[in-house]
Amino acid sequence: MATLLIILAAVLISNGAATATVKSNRYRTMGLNGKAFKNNILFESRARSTRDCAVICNQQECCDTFTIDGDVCRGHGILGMFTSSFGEAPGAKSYSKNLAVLYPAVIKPRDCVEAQPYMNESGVITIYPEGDNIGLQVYCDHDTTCGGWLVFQRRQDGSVDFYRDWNQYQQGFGSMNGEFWWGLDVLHMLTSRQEQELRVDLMKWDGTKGYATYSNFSISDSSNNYRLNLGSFTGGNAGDSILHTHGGMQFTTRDRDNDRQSGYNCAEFYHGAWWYRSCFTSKLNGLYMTGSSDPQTQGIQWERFARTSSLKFAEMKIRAA
Ligand SMILES: [Ca+2]
Repeated sequence: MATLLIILAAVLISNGAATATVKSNRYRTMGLNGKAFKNNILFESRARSTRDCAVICNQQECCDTFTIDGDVCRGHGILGMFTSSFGEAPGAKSYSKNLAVLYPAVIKPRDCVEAQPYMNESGVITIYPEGDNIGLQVYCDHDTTCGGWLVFQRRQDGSVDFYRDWNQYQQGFGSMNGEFWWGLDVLHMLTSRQEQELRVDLMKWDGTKGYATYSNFSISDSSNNYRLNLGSFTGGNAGDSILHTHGGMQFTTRDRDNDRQSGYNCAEFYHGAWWYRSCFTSKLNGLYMTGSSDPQTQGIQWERFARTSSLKFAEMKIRAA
């Protein structure tokens, strides 16, 4: 078996150029032979050998582990690895890229990436960002690009009022299974302990979906009025509507004017708390409006994606880089 794994690693490493997006090409036996995923199967196909199965897994963006059972090859992420989804499967052999995930140093997950093995699907779970006993409720999105995303804002039906004051944006509001704002204090805390990627998911009223991703997302502390820090725009068909206008800006609410627009408060004028400059090219905390409502500047906006139309759906999420 050792020889096989060495050959496997060598073959996959030599194939590295074709799989540049994959962090590691090394698969190791999980030491859990006789067990396999019952759910959360990314793909199932025939494979002539363990190596063939590894090659197939390596070509899939979100495949971290695979199971070979006879000539049946199944690929998986890490979702559900420590739940009942991972159970008895006599004859199966499992391999994984990520031993750190398989044998975690902490049992209490610090973020949604570490929470993945403990969950079977997207939903609410308690994380322990400081590694202590103080748990925080979060919504983890495991359906978007390999999962592990911590959702900190969602708009979908107008059921929650987002035109709120400074204190409420600091502390958070709404329902994590519906519409909510997680809170600036927890967002600062989580983004200051580890480098985070930002992803924004959007949908227009005609059903068109868009997204945008950014590197190095963090929120400064309250003494800096929760300044928005962003690295660069890393992709997405929605285009960038936040980096150049809102990067480096402080947070403004209807009762706390930290924007660069003299004479009035952008949050009050346009009905939504945001990292305003003078004033915006995006604004996802605006009023929930059905499409091209009038006046259009009051809505949920991302100009590169939908110009001045208000969006039907918006979600903001982070994942450790
Ligand atoms: Ca102002």
